[in-house]
Amino acid sequence: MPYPLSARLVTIRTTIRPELPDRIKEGLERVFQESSPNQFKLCSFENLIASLERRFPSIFSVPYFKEVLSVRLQRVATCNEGLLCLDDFITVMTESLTNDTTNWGGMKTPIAGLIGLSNLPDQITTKLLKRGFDLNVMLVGRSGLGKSTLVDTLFKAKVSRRSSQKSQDSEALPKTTEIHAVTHVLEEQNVKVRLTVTDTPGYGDQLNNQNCWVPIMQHISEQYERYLIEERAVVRKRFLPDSRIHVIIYFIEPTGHRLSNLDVECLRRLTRVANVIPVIAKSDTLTVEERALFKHNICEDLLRNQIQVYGGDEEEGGVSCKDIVPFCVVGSTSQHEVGGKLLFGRATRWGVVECENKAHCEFTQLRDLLIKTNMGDLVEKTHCVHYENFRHQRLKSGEPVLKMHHNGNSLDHCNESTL
Ligand SMILES: Nc1nc2c(ncn2[C@@H]2O[C@H](COP(=O)(O)OP(=O)(O)OP(=O)(O)O)[C@@H](O)[C@H]2O)c(=O)[nH]1
Ligand SMILES: [Mg+2]
Repeated sequence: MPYPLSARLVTIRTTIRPELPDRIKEGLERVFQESSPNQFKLCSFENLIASLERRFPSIFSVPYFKEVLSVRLQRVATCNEGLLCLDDFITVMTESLTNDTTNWGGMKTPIAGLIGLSNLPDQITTKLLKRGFDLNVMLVGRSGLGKSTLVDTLFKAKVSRRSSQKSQDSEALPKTTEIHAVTHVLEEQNVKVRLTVTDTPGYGDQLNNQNCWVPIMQHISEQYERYLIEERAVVRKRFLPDSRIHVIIYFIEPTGHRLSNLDVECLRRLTRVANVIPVIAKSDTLTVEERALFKHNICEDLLRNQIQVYGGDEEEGGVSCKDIVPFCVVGSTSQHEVGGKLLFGRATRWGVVECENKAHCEFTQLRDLLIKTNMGDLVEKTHCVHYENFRHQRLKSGEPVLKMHHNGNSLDHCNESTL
């Protein structure tokens, strides 16, 4: 059957109009089938409006949407004695749903000229630049895996707990013995970041490692609790102080085997309360093949144990890191001359392992994720997912959530022989 208008609309749809998600298209196809007496072929616009209203009542809650849609469908239908084919229907719906409505559900009102809306992002940027950004990082993992070293390398500053102490002259980092948060203000080209590094003592040193994650979980919950108290205060500060942990960098020992029971138990708990990015520590000790196999085994273990580490999200404005975790990292606070340049790296007798060289390790990708691409997403996920869960449980139960974390986990099978 000749459909000149339909052909034109279809061309528009496939060339410039955005596509509707498949799930919505399928729904619309079902609506068409329902309203078409001869199934799949032709259908009157009145029937279509009636079925749409039945199936998708929410879209008709938008003011005037029904009138606009009826006029459009009718206009296309007049070319064929008041009937529409499926293609025309989908085209009109695509135009109407993607063009005239916003993701807030409201109709877009055309404006005759510029009124300055496009400057809004500049206003926000100026405000944010004045206020600065907050990033709270926590380091967790067995003792001696290079946690304090890596965080100093990441931010090219002495940000780990002990190295920030002025009396500390020596380059070597002492063992971290207690959970301690240090805040630094880092500035690069007028952009300020209030970075809080929470270094934790390496666990797994003791003969009995049972419950070694408890102080860490407790610290995370305490920060949520603090925020909740501030949020619910009668007199609130203009900007609520945010000490909630936005990201945990979890260090895995470079054994080349699989995740240890202790890692599984820790990761299982930590991923429920915060964004966790696992890294393979001291990757310079593994060959290229060992790294690939170890990564593969770790991903399998995470999947088998249903542990969901932070994966990034393109739709949320970040980048996805699902294909790269766990990051193979190398940390060093000392610089060495390579090709006339001073670079962070670890000097060996056979050469320098460069931290920031993508051919040597994935340190740069980790730093880009944390700072360049996903800092906003990490902060937002902490607020909208992890803190929201905490808040919900806390307000629902009325009892301190700290208690719930401890009681909720059965640790009976974890003793010194299994961990
Ligand atoms: N080979 C290698 N050694 C590293 C790396 N990062 C750190 N080290 C060394 O590992 C040792 C321990 O480093 P730290 O940063 O103190 O380790 P930590 O995890 O903070 O240790 P605790 O505070 O005891 O939990 C130091 O001698 C570092 O020089 C790395 O990427 N590769
Ligand atoms: Mg340390």
